[in-house]
Formats: sequence, structure tokens, C-alpha cells
Amino acid sequence: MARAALSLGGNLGDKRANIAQAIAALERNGVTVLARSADYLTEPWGPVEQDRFVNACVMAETTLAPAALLSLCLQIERELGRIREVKWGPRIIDIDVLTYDDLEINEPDLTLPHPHMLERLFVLVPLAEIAPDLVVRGQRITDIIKALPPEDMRRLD
Ligand code: PH2
Ligand code: MG
Ligand code: MG
Repeated sequence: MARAALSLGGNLGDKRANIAQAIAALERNGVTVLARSADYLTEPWGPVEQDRFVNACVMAETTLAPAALLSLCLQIERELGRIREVKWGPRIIDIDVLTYDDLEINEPDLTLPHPHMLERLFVLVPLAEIAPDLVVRGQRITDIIKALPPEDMRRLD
């Protein structure tokens, strides 16, 4: 069994329902969720002007290999109706593999740990809620959070 951290987010349609559906679909396909963060309402990050996102993270256990886990995430995105248009643009659901045990992978379609996860509070804050002791590239995520400039985000009930 491997342990993987996943981030989920979206800013189209019923954002919270899409995250819940994505997690349910992961669980039907060999991914056991050990912990799920709250949902967070977050300001859009990046160059595209767009609606606010809802973001969340899960810590999961799986026997799927990293590439299989990634393709499952992409398959669930498609099943929930995601159409890939603008890079960084609006989406129904995005499911990213953040970490997979302590594995480091640098392949064209899979980089682990996720190359941008340490720059983004909308990933790190939900993640720290469920994995406060997680160390990524030698840094505790709770320390990285303290060092980053604040982002507008609100934990949802
Ligand atoms: N995803 C993006 C671009 N910007 N902003 C927030 N708040 N949350 C996201 O998940 C997000 C984003 C593309 O990966
Ligand atoms: Mg993605
Ligand atoms: Mg993403």
C-alpha cells in the first residue's frame, strides 16, 4: 500500500458537490480515503481572471502505481465533465497527485512531488489540516505555510 496526497479543486458548477463526487469516484476505484480536509473557498491563483475556487485535499491509501493513480484522476475529471481549454482556466474539477510516499518522479506527464504544491496556500492549508507533519522536499509544510504571503481563503462548514 502506498500513501498519496491529492488536491481537488474547481470553479464551475456546484463546486462542493463536484469535489464530493470526485472523492466518491476515487473510493469506488481502489483509493481508500484516510482523511479529508474541509472545503476552502479560495481566490483564483494565476493569470486568468475567473470565479473563486473551492479546494480540498485528501490523504489516501492505494495499491495503484503512481501513473495508474494519475490516469484514474484524469478519467474521473473527464467523467465529471471536465473539458480542457485554457491552461490555468476555469474547470469543473481538477484532481492533482501531490505526493506518493516519498517518491520523486520527473517524467514528462508526471512530476512528484507536484511541482507547484509548495507555492500555493490553496493546496497547503487544506493539506496541513489532514497531514500537519508532512515533509516535502525536506521542508515541513506547516513551516512553508508560515513563510508564504497570506492568500484570501475561507474554510467552509
Ligand atoms: N487551480 C489552477 C489555477 N488557479 N486557483 C485556486 N484558488 N485554486 C485552484 O485549484 C487553482 C487556481 C490551475 O491548476
Ligand atoms: Mg491537474
Ligand atoms: Mg491543478
